[in-house]
Amino acid sequence: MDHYFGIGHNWLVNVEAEVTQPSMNALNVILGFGITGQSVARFLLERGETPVVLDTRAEKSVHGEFANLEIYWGCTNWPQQVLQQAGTVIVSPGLPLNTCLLEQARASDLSVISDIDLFFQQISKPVIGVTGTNGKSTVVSLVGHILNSSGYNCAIGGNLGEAALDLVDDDRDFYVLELSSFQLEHSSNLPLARSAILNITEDHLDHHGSLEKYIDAKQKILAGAQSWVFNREDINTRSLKQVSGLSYGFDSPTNADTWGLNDRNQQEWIFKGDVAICSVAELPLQGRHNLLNCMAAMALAEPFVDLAAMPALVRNFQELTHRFQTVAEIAGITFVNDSKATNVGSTKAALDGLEKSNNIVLIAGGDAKGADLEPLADSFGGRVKRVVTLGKDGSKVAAVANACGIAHVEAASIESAVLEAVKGVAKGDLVLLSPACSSLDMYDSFQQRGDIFASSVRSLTAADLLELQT
Ligand code: UMA
Ligand code: ADP
Repeated sequence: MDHYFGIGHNWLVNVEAEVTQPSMNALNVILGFGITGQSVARFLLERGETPVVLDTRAEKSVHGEFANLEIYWGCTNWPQQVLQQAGTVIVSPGLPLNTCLLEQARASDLSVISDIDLFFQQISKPVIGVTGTNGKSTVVSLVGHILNSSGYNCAIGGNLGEAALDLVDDDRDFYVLELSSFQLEHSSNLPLARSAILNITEDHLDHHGSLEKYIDAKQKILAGAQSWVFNREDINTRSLKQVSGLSYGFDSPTNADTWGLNDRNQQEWIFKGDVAICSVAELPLQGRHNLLNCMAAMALAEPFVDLAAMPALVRNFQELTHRFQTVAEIAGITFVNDSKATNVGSTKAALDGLEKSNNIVLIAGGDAKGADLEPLADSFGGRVKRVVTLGKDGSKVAAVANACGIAHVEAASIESAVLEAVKGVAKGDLVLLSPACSSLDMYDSFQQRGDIFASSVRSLTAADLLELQT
């Protein structure tokens, strides 16, 4: 069994010593001035410390609160005067480990920490950490929802929403952090009360260089944690050193520490051990992968919430936008926005959860981030009837469609992809935006891509669809 030391207990004592505190004498230097770097600067300024910022990219305008900061834009080598005074370096997640600035910092024996390390130095309340290739935002939001609905003051953030340091507040009972592989690779062993790796499939190979390094980064979430929740479907979600923990999966639970599915009164139910928790039909999220997410969230929240209260709390969770979200049903055709599907695993999960009815028109493509898109083929078969391709790696999606003998057409934008998708659709068809790629080659974010999809769909009328079918 895992152990929980209770709210308010200062369970950080043993691990705190591992991370160097930002120095009060030497200069604190922030690498990268995006969301993270700015949250660190805000945090230090509020405490009377004035950091210096180095950013390798071109100058950007900054908010007035940072007007007096010394910021070196386009900086690929440390300015000598900064290096001489530097003490602690706080690095943003997006900087690769082999960035020259980081190599120089290490060669000069500077202490390099992440914003997450700094966050842990400030708080004494339990932190639940979630990583994984897919499902992090859904699970973090659901755990936060369960805890807040149970009367706790729980903040959620990290790689989702607000940066970790912006969440720090003495009134909190809990924090739930989404932790990316980028954040974890720059962090020390984190003293999490509970942690989970939801799944690992190929992603971010352009940043990490190999799947092994990506897995290593994800598994760092287990190193300092007091307890773990892992996915029985995916061996990489647990470490070989891990001897205990709760698990979840699609199969039946085998003991009291396992969550899984079982039949009850001819219906599929989620069980913990032999305790029936809730019927699958009552859950608020679409898609089989969301059954895993619901089990993971309940297992993470379980030590802090009455198990009997859990189903009612989960039932009133609102789905997140851009994650397999039905945005319209027009003339019998369903339109689903899954713009957050930025890798192969998430698009496969979307397709695998749908019937083999040959009724899906898939819009996919963008920046594949170095990933092999061929594994999509298994999920296309019997489900996808046409593909509309987009963006930098649209040709890779087209190659998969070709290999499966599925018709495909290229579109230059989401607006034209929607118009292409509805050509020849029939009642009962599903138009699915699930790109398997990041949006950044064409759009500012997956949100912008999804919003344009939803507004293009909503501007279609039944008459438009009928006209286009003929
Ligand atoms: N920069 C450099 N050199 C580099 C790379 C970046 O100087 O080689 C600078 C950029 O010029 C920019 C800043 O660093 O000024 C950007 O920093 P960053 O890339 O670390 O990103 P942040 O703006 O700090 O946002 C990060 C996360 N982004 C990444 O990890 C890429 C945000 O997650 C997160 O919300 C935020 O910290 C707060 O925790 C976004 C994301 O896309 C949602 N994450 C990836 C994902 O989910 O797939 C990992
Ligand atoms: P993340 O924060 O890890 O990107 P999200 O909850 O935002 O996760 O979901 C991202 C994408 O992954 C969406 O397309 C969603 O439908 C899909 N997804 C969510 N959970 C899972 C899962 N457990 N396995 C595979 N895909 C998933």
